[in-house]
Amino acid sequence: MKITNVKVLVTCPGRNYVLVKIETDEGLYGWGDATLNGRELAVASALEDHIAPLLIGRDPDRIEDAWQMIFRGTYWRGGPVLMTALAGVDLALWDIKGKRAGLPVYSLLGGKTREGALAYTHCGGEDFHEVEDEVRAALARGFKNVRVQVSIPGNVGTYGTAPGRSTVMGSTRPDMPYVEQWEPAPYLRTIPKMFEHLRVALGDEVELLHDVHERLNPIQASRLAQELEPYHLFFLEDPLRPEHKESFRLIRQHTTTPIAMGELFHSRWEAVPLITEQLIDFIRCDIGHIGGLTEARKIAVLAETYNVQTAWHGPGDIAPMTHAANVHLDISIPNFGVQEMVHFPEVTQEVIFGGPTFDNGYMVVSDRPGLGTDVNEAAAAKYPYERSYLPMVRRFDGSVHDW
Ligand code: KDG
Ligand code: MG
Repeated sequence: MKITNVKVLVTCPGRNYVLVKIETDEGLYGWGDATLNGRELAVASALEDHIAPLLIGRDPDRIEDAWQMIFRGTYWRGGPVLMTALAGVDLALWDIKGKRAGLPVYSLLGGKTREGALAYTHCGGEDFHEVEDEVRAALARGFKNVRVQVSIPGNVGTYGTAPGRSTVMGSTRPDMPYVEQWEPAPYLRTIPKMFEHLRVALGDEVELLHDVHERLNPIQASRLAQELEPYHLFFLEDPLRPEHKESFRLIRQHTTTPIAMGELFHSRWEAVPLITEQLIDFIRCDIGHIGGLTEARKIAVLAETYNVQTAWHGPGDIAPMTHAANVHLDISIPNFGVQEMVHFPEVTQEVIFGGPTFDNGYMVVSDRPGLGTDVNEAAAAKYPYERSYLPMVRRFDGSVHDW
């Protein structure tokens, strides 16, 4: 079998996605996802102009060799754009391999270790009562694990709560970044109070998570993790930027709150020190930005060795192929922890279908050969790319902060 074509489809069914179709001379094809929010066209160009020509005529069965060729065979390697492009190719090749074998990808990865992947959903609100209501609704839908985020008084637009449009800073144009306002002091005062409210209102059984979104410095993160200890979080996510791995030692010295980290990693070697020093409890790389399943399963093995569990990133701005890859890996490894999930809107499912489904607290994939996902190309053509950006953050004094 030979690869005859690599097609890159940029489509906006609700939001932008970059999809990769690898076609073969035997009629089999595979779909991958190469979406990098806010930099979609950079990845599409990397694929079309630089990577696709290398793949034509190659045997799609040789995934590891293709991976090594794209990553290691080029002098300039790595970074979010190239690793997202590589993930798109990698997922499409695993999809073809599964279809060729007549087996779902989880079977190729060693077979099921569990029936479904424990899932968590997002709950956010303007105040503690709104968050509480959201959590109650999620529990009623079958969730056992929920991520909780609340608006910070005095700040404009808080990550994880209903999006607004800043009128005090930045532009209100929808094709330009929305600018949030954020200050660490009110955030640090508010979050422990939210957890206190939720534990009193909801009891101890529900598993609560929180995403710091890499906004704190080491001593702030250590203080927050320590103050959250009485509320027994399932995990505290991404407390620091990925540049500051040594600072995780400070957090560890101060708290037993479990720590999850890694959605911004685009290299296995970023994860290595956190895993081997056991500075985190959950590794949550994005399979779509770390180079695909081929790389994620190696990271999972490394994590297993050091008693670290997985919690692969599963937001709405990666396509259902990556969500499918998440669950195929989740249900075939021994050290799976939890899976972030989203419900894709109908307009997205009209274009990309066959992704994982939610069943009473767990994500499941079908037994269809490959990843199980497919694309309606005619429907995709109805939704052309629309320029958009992730939001930005500025402090009250106007200076740029990490979003
Ligand atoms: O592109 C950025 C988003 O995927 C990210 O902000 C979502 O932090 C996120 C999460 O935990 O889902
Ligand atoms: Mg996150």
